[in-house]
Amino acid sequence: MALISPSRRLRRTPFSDGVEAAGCKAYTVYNHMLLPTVFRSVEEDYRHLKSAVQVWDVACERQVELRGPDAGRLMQMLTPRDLRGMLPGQCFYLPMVDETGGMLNDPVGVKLADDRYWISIADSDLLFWVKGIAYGYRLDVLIDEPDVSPLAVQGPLADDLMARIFGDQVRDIRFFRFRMFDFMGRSIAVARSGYSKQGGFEIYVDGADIGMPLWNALMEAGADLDVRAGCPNLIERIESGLLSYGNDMTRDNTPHECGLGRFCNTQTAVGCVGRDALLRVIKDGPTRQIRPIAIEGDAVPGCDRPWPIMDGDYQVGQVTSAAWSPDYETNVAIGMVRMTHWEPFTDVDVLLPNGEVRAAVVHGVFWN
Ligand code: THG
Repeated sequence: MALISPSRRLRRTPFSDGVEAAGCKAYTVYNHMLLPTVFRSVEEDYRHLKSAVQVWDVACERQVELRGPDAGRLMQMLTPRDLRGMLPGQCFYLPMVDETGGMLNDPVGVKLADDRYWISIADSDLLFWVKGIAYGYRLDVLIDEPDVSPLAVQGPLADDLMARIFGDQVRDIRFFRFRMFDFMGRSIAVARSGYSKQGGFEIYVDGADIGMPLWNALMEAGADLDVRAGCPNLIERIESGLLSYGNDMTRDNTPHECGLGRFCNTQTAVGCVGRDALLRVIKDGPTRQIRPIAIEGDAVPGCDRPWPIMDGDYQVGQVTSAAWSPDYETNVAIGMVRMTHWEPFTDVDVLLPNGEVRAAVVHGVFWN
């Protein structure tokens, strides 16, 4: 593929200088911003992520900030997850849906105070929807995108590296909780979360000016831990069953089709604009759902369009993410599968660009 032309529309991040110096080999575009995808190779990055610690420029996980007396009411309008029990200091993974129950985004919600939230968005322009709802309902809330850029520290040695910068108290942060820590006189939120299952943190860097100082501090403090620049890793995230909005799901899918029913409390999420539509969906249940799939044969190419899942001449689903897994010694994949074929161990074929290969819906093989 040709190179990508830099421009103002394709935003750099506060960490881009560090990412370039570290030898980033490829980017994708996410929320109109650069997101690194490869440093050494996807496989070498994967091995290192699972054995050491990496610093990830995930500034493209932009924050939609809600501030004001109606912030809580607006948050509940956006999601079928019941937010009444959410306390300041908590992060919630939140399916967000439109009035038909279609997925608009799957962000992490961060509750800073009763009247202040961040929605840490996946790749869709959620800000416009949130502003439209607030305007349409005349809500007393300010909505904007603050100068906040997440920096993730992921891998088995993440606790040790973070303790060297923020002190041993970071070790006590519980999963999907955050606490405020001081860096260069600035108070910043540090959460135990991140887009991998290797453990780690996300630092919500408040102010682009402290981006490179923090990046450099982490790299210097972790030299003996073999800390490296890294990025969300395709192989690891498929093995871990972490979904990618725009790839594995779109506005065409309900949270239940995405397997996100466990993050919905539609009965009690009063105020959610998609509530009536989802209550109807729940009655019968979904007729297709996201499943882990193992694809036989050699390493598959990149999945840049859905690959049909076939039973003979009939299409019964599609693969939307796939990669060769060195640890499982097979191709691991995520796909949307019709209910007639979604039981574990169902044999199917997948139509790759270079021909048809055997595959199976799996369970307990690579998603825990
Ligand atoms: N962190 C932050 N913002 C983000 C992401 C992130 N925005 C974009 C994207 N990632 C949003 N998507 C996800 C998908 C999965 C998870 C988080 C964000 C995730 N899921 C765990 C799981 O499914 O097992 C845990 C969910 C839970 O138990 O609550 O972590 O990564 N800031």
